[in-house]
Amino acid sequence: HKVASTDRGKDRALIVHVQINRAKDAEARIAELRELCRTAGVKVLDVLVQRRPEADPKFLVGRGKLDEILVTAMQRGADVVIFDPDLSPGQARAISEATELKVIDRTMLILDIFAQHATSKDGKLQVELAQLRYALPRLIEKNTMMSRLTAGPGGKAGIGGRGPGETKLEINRRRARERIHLLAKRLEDLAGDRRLRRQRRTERELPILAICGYTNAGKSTLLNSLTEGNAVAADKLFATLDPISRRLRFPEEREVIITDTVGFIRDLPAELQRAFRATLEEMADADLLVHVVDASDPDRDQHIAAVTTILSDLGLGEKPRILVWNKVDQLDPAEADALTRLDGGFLVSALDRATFGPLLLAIERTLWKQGRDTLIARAAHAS
Ligand SMILES: Nc1nc2c(ncn2[C@@H]2O[C@H](COP(=O)(O)OP(=O)(O)OP(=O)(O)O)[C@@H](O)[C@H]2O)c(=O)[nH]1
Ligand SMILES: [Mg+2]
Repeated sequence: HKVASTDRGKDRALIVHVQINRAKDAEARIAELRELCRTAGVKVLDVLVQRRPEADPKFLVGRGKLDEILVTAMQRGADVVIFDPDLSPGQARAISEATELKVIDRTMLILDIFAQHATSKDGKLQVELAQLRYALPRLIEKNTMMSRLTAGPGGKAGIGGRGPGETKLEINRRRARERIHLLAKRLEDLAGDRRLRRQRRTERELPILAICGYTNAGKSTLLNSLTEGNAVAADKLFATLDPISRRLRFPEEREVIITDTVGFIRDLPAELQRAFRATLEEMADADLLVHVVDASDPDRDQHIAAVTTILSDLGLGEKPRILVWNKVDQLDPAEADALTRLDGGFLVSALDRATFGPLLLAIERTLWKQGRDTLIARAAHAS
């Protein structure tokens, strides 16, 4: 009885992963998608893997395969089918027209998690805007009031239809366009406020350090332990959406501002990157980036590659950066040793302050070498 009642109201999903041209990261992507579903509160009934030399332009998979998938979904009692990789707007519309089931993709799933986790006013507006922008071209015509793309059975907002907070995502086309306009304007105003705040902070001339890394790497935990603050840390993907800043004091009255940022994930689409705007501004302002890696994750190399790619896409590739191998408590000492020997960086357990010594020293050295240059540059700029 208990199981049935906790599962009721929970979305039941069939995952469809399309492996293009024998891509080697299929297993890791599927594991990650399962993890995203768990975080979003979606029950995964089954995972179907399709191998294709290239994506079908119309349906992502072939027409015959699509029918098979939809029949399987009905038989298994799924109420949503989640596609990975993402569907183009045309594919999303074509598939939605072929079925009564709700059809979403990986990006919509991630946006749904963002919607559940956003807490600041700014973060909520950003997420709602990203959701609307993503959903709008994917809405199908035949259901003008409330598209099945986002509304669940009976019009209830399930996965893909949740707005930030408890609100349901509005997806009437005309209203969506108006709302997008309004949100964009409000966000502009808030960005202005943030600019002022950051400017005041810059005037104080404290160096800024931003913690970045793959989602769930332990960034918030590290920030907490470093500063004994209380950033939300949880075994969830994208637990942190809003930038949080704290002070960290070193000896000799040296002080830095240290900020936590939203986690990265591979294949982050432009729509999602925009939702990170506040976080990205923090990183652009930083004097030093601390890249935190979950060293105990078997997929860590791909996580590092994804973070490196995103950072250079954002024009942050040249910023001074320190690599931190986190969760060493979960690692075999020999393996931990090999990691730093090959790639450098610092081994820590964010749960254990006793492991922070060498990292703190490196931060202090980099910042106060770097910090002085920056101060000189700022002074020169001001005069
Ligand atoms: N064993 C172990 N667990 C850790 C360590 N650091 C963090 N964790 C756990 O890893 C999980 C994720 O930690 P967070 O600090 O929320 O990770 P994050 O990088 O901020 O994640 P997002 O904000 O979701 O991107 C939590 O369950 C932490 O308790 C560590 O050094 N060792
Ligand atoms: Mg976090």
